[in-house]
Amino acid sequence: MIFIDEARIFLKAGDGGKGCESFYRDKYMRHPIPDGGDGGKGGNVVFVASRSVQTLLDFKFRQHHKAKKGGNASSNSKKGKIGENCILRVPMGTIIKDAETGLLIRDLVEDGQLIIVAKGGEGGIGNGQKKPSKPPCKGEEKTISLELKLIADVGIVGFPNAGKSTIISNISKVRSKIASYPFTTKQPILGIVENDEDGSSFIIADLPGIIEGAHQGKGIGDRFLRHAERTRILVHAIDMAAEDQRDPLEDYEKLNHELREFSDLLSFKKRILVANKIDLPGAQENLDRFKKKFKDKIFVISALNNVGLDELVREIRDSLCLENSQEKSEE
Ligand SMILES: Nc1nc2c(ncn2[C@@H]2O[C@H](COP(=O)(O)OP(=O)(O)OP(=O)(O)O)[C@@H](O)[C@H]2O)c(=O)[nH]1
Ligand SMILES: [Mg+2]
Repeated sequence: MIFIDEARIFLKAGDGGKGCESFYRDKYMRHPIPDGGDGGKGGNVVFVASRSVQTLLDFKFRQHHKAKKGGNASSNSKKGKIGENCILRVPMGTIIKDAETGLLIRDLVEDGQLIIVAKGGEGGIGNGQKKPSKPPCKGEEKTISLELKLIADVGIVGFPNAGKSTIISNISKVRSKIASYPFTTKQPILGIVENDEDGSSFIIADLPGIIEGAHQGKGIGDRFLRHAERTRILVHAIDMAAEDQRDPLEDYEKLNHELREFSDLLSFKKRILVANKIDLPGAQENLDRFKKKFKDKIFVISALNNVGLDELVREIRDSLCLENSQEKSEE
């Protein structure tokens, strides 16, 4: 399934129903009594965040969404029916913006959180009221954009083929496609890493590879850097064996540059550095060179052979705990 993380849709809330002009009379009455009812209110277009929805795919195929009109009123002070709401379910983490102005309408984060985005029109007022009669109001019309940023605790970033999918597949239950060609991963994949000892867990996102120029839209990774903004920490994977004939030291600098250029949010995020493919020839020499040049702490692993992954998971857990306590103390 293709992962859709953006959609532009058109909303039309229901128009109000017409008020009624009518008079009650019987043979004894000199003056008939006005008894027209009021029109029903039009339905709203409502968005609800739901845990059971994963993508914005449905909105790619259906772009027009309408709520029902309010019913027309009738005589004998009968009100028109209230128009049915149109309820649209979106994944948790969907950002709703007005597509014309670009203004943020709401960021739906929690399961069950809801918001009325287009309001139904008020029904017309009939002549049965003391108030003057009024025509019904139109329901609001809006063009909005939806944007989904995945909510994961950890994001794995790195050049294509660095072994990101191999890492996630070996530390969580998710199976992300692994292959020796670049851009195997085309959409973010989420995996849950559980801790059997205390029942805690964290969510990790496998992201498509990032290449030089990603912040300017090169490759496919840039779209997904946005997802990385929402994670609390990043795991930066480097192919230390240089299987694709790039220099791992340069890879490290280039990726840092891409993250920095993309946003401050990304470049200041806590990062865990990982040297992968240490089992392959040449990897150790590259690692020695790397350590001489950069003083950053680096986890040495072979994702393929499951070497060093337990230590990596422990480090991720500790870092998340630390981030948690820092966030709490800032509140
Ligand atoms: N020898 C060795 N090969 C590895 C290791 N980790 C991954 N590979 C291989 O490297 C290739 C790329 O691995 P992936 O996990 O698909 O890499 P990726 O970073 O997800 O790649 P993209 O999704 O294309 O960005 C595959 O052929 C893996 O089998 C490792 O530790 N040692
Ligand atoms: Mg991959």
